[in-house]
Amino acid sequence: MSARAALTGAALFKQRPQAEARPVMFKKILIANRGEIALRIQRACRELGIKTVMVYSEADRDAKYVKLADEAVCIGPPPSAASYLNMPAIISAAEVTDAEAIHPGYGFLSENADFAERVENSGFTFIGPRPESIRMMGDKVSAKRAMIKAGVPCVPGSDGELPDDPREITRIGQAIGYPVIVKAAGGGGGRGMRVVHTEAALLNAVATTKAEAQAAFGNPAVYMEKFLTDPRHIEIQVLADEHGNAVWLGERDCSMQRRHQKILEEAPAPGIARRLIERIGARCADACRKIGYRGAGTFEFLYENGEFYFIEMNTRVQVEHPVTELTTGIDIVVQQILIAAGEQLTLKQRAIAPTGHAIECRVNAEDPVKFTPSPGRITTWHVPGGPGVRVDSHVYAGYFVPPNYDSMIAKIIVHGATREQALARMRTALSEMVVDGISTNIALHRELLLDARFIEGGTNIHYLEEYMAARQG
Ligand code: MV4
Repeated sequence: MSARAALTGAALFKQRPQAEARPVMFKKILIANRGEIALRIQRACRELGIKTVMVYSEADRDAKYVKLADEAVCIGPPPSAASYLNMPAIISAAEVTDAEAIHPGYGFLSENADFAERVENSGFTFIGPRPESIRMMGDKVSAKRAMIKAGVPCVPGSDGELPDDPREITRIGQAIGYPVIVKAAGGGGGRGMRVVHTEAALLNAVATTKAEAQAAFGNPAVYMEKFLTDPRHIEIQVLADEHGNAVWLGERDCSMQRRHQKILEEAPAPGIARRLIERIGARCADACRKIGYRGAGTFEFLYENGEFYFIEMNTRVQVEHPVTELTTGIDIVVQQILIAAGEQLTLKQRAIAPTGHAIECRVNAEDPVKFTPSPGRITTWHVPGGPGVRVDSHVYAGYFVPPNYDSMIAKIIVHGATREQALARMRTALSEMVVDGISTNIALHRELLLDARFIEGGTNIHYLEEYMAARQG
C-alpha cells in the first residue's frame, strides 16, 4: 500500500462520525465497597474486560476479592467512618491507580449525593445516577412530589412538608384519618418515623419526630401519610440510560423482614395480578424518563387491598438484585457499567419477559435466637450447587468475619420454573449448606421454607416478626 493510501485510510477512520460518538468502555474501575457485592462487581468487570481496583479496610485485608483484584489499596482502619465512608481516601485511591470510574455498590456512600458529586468533580465517572437524582430521592418529600407529578401512585398524605401551625397539622391529620404515620424527609429505610393512632397524640409525635430528624439527618422536615396496617413490600427494578431510554425488569416481594432487615426476597410477587404489576412497572419506567433518571434504581411500594402506593426510591444496586437477574437473565451490574459509560440501553421492554420464580435467602453471621452479630473465624464452608442454584459470597473456610460491618456473609439464590420448584430447590440448597465456626440464620431459613403460610405465599411485612414471636412463646 502506498503512503498516500495509508494516510487516506487513517484520515477516513478518524473522521468516521460513529467512531467519535460511540462511548469508550472503561479500562479500569475502582470498587468502593466490601463483602459479597465487591466480588459481584469485580466479576461483572472481569466479564467486560475491565481491570479492577479494590479498596479495603485493615479488617478486610484477607478478603477473597482483594486477592483476586488487579490492584488493591488499603484506605484505612476497620471502622467504616475511617475507611468505606472516607471520601478523600477513596478518591485518592482512584487517582493513584488511574481508575476511570467508581462503583459504590450498596450501603456506605452509594446514595450519598455529595460523594457522587465529588467523584465527578475529581474527573471520574460515578457508576450510578446523577447527583441531583440521588439528592431528590434522598429527600423523601421531594421524591414523593416528583413521583406524584410523574403519575406514580403514592400513599395519601400531606402535601409535602408539614407546616408549623398546630391547627394546620391537626387539620391534615383529620383529613387523612387515623392511624397516620409521621416520617422524616431525611429518613428512609425505616429510620425517623412514628405511627400515630389518635389526634390527641399527634402534635407530640410531630414535635418528637422533628427533633429526632434534626439530630439524625440535620433536617427537621417531616411529612404525614395514612398508615397502612398490613401491607406487603413490593419493589420494581428499573434501568435507565442518559439517552431517555428506560425499562422495568419486574418486581420483587421483599415483605419477609425483621426490624427493616430483609432476610428473604422473591420474584414474581405471589398472588398479584400481572396486569396490576404491569401497569405499575410501566409507570415506573415512564417516571424515569420524566425525571431524567440514569442507572439502576428501585421503586419501593406498599401493596395493600389490590393497590400500590409508592414510598421511596433507592438509587443504587440492591442486595436482592440477583432475584431479578435470575428471572430476566439480565446482568444488572453489567448494565450499570454500560449505562455509566454512556451506552444506549439495548434492552427493549417488549423483549423483557421474566420467566419462572426466583428466591433469595440472606445468610447472616448472627445468633439464631438473639440476632446479635456472630463474628469470628469460619472453619467449615460448604456451599450448595446444582441446577438453578447461585451463591453470591466473598467468604471461604478460614475466613474471619470481622465485627465491624453488617453480618451478611452469603446470598443463596435459586430459580425454578414455578414457585414450587424454586421452594424445593431452596430447601435442597439450604440442606447442603454447612458453616462451622460462627453462628448463622440458616436454620431459620430451613424452618421458614417449611412454614405453611409462607409456602402459601403473599405474607405481609409483619409476618416474620409474628412468626418469631410465636416460635419463641
Ligand atoms: C409505611 C408503613 C405503613 N404505612 N408507610 C418502613 C421503611 C420505610 N421504607 C417505610 N416503612 C413503612 N412505611 C405507611 N404510610 C409501613 C412501613 C414499614 C415497612 C415497610 C416496608 C417493609 C417493612 C416495613 C416494616 C415496618 C414498617
